[in-house]
Amino acid sequence: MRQQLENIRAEALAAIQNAADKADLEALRVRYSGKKGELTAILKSMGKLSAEERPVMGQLANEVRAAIEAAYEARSTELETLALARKLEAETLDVTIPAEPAPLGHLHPLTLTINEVRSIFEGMGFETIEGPEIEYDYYNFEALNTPANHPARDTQDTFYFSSDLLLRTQTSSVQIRCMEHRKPPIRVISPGRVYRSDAVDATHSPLFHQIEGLLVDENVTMADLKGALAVFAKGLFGEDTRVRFRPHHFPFTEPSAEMDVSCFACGGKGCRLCKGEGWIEILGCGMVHPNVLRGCNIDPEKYSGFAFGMGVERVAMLRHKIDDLRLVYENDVRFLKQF
Ligand code: 2NM
Repeated sequence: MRQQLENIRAEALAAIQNAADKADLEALRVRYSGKKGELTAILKSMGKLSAEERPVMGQLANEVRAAIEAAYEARSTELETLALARKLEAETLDVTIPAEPAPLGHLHPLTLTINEVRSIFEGMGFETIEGPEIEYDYYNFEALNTPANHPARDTQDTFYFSSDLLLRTQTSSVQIRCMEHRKPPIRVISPGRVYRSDAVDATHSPLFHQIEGLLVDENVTMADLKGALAVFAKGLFGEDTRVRFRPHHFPFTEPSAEMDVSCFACGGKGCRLCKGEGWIEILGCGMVHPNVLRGCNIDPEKYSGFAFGMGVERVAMLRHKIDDLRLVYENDVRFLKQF
């Protein structure tokens, strides 16, 4: 029996030391010290021993059991340490690896167009100003020489909050506000959102953007208007661009005109972009009406000024050959990525 116990001890200790993982270890525990284990079997047969042998073997058996338990505990701790070390090794995080760059977008084509126009006029000393999109009837129409029942109000139907509060139809209101609280010389441009009661189609939207400009000083003439707008056209469409002015009518300017630029696609020969005309309409302009100046407490006998206004979407669509206005507002990244 002594030999049997010694064999079990040697065999069990070696096996436990070699256990590869927790499952192995558990199997060994069952095999040696489990209820049906080898050691238990020997302890059960203790009764067959003589009275002298029994305490001796009993003590040895307890020693063997204790040794096996201890080896089991030791290997168990060892395996846990080993598993943790492997896990840490596998999950090592190299904090020095450069991070994945976050995908950076870019400015919207309308914003890019506004910025280009801005920078050209800022080069001529114009300052960019903004004003409210919710506007009084007074600033949107009345002060612009467009009193109630004026026919121009029909073409600029908008959204009303009340009889005198509306969504602005033009950014001219910003310039009225500017003339009210500044003294000439004034050189400003005002880009921003404007609204009209229009149904959506390829060329119309109830919300669009305008850039208007205003210059007021002594001795300002139509020649200044033409010179400044020619510089602008060359800056935006290229040095070879020519301009022409056609008589027009706006309530807030007199005289008024529309400005065309020579087609930047064909140089003026006539093509699809300019519909065979050789010219493309870009903006409306004119000399600020004396009534408008007077309404802002600027003496029209002393001062004169020119003003202009253009649609940002129209300019952006022409330059980038965009054929449907709706694309500009849908913000489909596949579209936006092209600019
Ligand atoms: C246009 C065309 C012509 C314009 C007039 C003014 C103001 F405030 F001075 F009277 N601002 N903008 C103007 C003139 C706008 O847009 C087609």
